[in-house]
Amino acid sequence: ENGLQAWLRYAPLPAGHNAPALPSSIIALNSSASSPVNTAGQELQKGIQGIFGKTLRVSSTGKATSAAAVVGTVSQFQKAFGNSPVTDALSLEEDGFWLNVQGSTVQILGQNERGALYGAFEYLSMLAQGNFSDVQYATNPAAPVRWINSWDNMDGSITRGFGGNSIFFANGGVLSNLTRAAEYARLLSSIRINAAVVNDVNANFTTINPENIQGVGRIADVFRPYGVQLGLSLDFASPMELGNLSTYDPLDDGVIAFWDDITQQIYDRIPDFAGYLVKADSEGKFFVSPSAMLNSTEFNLGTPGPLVYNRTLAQGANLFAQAIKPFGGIVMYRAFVYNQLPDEAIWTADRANAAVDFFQPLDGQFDDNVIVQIKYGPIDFQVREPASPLFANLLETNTALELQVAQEYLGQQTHLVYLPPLWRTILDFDLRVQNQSSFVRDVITGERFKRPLGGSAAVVNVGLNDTWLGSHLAMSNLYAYGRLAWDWTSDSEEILQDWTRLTFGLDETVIDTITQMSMASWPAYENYSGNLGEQTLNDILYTHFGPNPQTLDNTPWGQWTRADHTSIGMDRTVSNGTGFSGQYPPEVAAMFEDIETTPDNLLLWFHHVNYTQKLKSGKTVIQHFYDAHYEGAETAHQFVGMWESLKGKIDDERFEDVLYRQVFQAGHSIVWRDAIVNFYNNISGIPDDAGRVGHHPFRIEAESMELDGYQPYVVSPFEAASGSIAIV
Ligand code: BDP
Repeated sequence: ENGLQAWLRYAPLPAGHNAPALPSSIIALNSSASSPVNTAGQELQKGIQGIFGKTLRVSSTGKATSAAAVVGTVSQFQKAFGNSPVTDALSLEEDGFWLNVQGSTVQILGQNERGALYGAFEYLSMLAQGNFSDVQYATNPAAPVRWINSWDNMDGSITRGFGGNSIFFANGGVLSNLTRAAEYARLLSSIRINAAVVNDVNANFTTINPENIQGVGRIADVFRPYGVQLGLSLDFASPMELGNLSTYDPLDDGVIAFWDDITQQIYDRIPDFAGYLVKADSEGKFFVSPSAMLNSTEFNLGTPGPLVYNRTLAQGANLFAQAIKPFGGIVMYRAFVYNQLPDEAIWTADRANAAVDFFQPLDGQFDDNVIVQIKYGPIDFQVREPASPLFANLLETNTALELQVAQEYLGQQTHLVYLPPLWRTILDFDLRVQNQSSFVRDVITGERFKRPLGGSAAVVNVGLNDTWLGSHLAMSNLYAYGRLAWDWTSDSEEILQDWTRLTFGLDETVIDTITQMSMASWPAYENYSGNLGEQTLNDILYTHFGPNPQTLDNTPWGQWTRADHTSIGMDRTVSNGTGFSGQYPPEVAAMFEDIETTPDNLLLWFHHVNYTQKLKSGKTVIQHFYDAHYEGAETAHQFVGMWESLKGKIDDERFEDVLYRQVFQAGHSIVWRDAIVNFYNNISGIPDDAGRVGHHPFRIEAESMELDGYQPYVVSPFEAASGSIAIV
């Protein structure tokens, strides 16, 4: 068991699970190779073979007798059998399906072929979990856009990828062997993801040169049988870089013609192309000349965009929207802009304000096939952030939520962090727009503001590693993302348990233990990494991995905690601070404006307070830091013993692999704990009530050992090693 099959293992059921009445044949109502209905037939055959050892014949015609599993679209069903299915099946929405299991008679009908395939996966998921109940229901997606983003580069590397090199690209082109891409599409389709953007948001113009359009066309070909559409990220400056134009101004006729032509070329090769993803005017200084933007080697100068030509972000988005509209495609336009102010203000401007500052005035100006894709919080995938206020500021614009399955700031898959409980804090947040209930989950589906389009995208970044993400346990986050994107009200723990049964089998101890570990994991990570809303105290400059709290206040990127000798926290109030709290609708703004009504877990996000400030728990801020870091690391240590208790209940290969990671996490949680408590102890001069900081009775320092080939090394910043000394 190397993890490659993820949750689609179709493992035989353990003894004691008597096989139910199974269909004796499969009728898949389309047999053409690229058809998802054909895939559904193959998948049903494979699943039933794996789980029950029974090989069923698949045909595309036949009588819908009892004891058959019929899979197809509603209209294929009507055509084949001349009779109409029940009304529930007739009123399905796009991608929805109807599942009717009555013992050995199974009917799986999709509104479209993709829906039929989803239904087949659903039936197999029930069987694989030993659930043999008769069921009869229709289900529809919460929103039409259920995408993933891959930050894969043309050279085969993956930005913030932790599971090996790209399954799509190498050496500037598309891989000749796309087996893994097809297997990935199978996983995505089983969790009802309907499109995947395959290249990094910091796009390279070469992705859309003629040769690579043919290449990505081959990726689309292997995605198609799974109902997964392909999308591409674009480099805004391509008209200059690829088209040899002297400008990439979105209003220039030559530029418009360039994008029309590229779009035509893409649709010629990929008729079911999903759409574009655009990151423009982001992560860098704006207002520099186009050529400076292109020729600069300066770190992070930024991604080119319409602001370079004094055009608005809406004008930038609509350029692509108009090119793609005739083909029915959409544009996902990212709201990840910051550094919005000229140089002199970059040490004082609050990055959290940028998205609303830019996008709110443009509300109503985006074309109908544009969706503004918004990261869940206003900074960048931190361990705790308030919901982005942009969700409350775009009432006449389609929006989508951007999540990150890749744990960029959250341990990069070497730490177990089950993310849905974090995502829930955003989805279930009520923004109270116009003093009415306005949950983020209802904004992004389009329901709250009656928008025609909406949904979500998650940055996943799987790689060639057999485990996909680099860690077996991290796959629960991908699985859960798909489940939530279909139904944002689903329960995090139930999703996790389904995933565990499918991934590791039906043993109750295994399910309980993985549930306990996973549900405790995000709170533990928050405890040892960054508390009370002060963000993940990562090394923010380069790695985004281990602790380096000093970097937060030493960059011009606006991710500050404003820690000094007496106080900490970023004052984002209207009365005294950056005004960020005023970007929320009145009821929410009032809550965050006042320390008394700001929840403790976001206190330092919104307020600058003394270390001795009392929390609602009665503890001081500084004592909370100390206690939380020790508690968090202790929880991470318990994971090791909990996992070890599963020895023999899980195959050795995956058992050892996960154990290795849990031991690493336990060790690294101490590195985190000590770096952060030392930092705050040093800067505040306030001792820990429990006397733990700097006290390590059982520790043997590496530099005190006999060193063979190693030298002691004084590290900077001091808190990164005990006694400031590491060995190298
Ligand atoms: C940041 C990543 C950077 C991405 C950026 C983005 O560190 O590599 O390009 O997000 O979302 O978190 O565009």
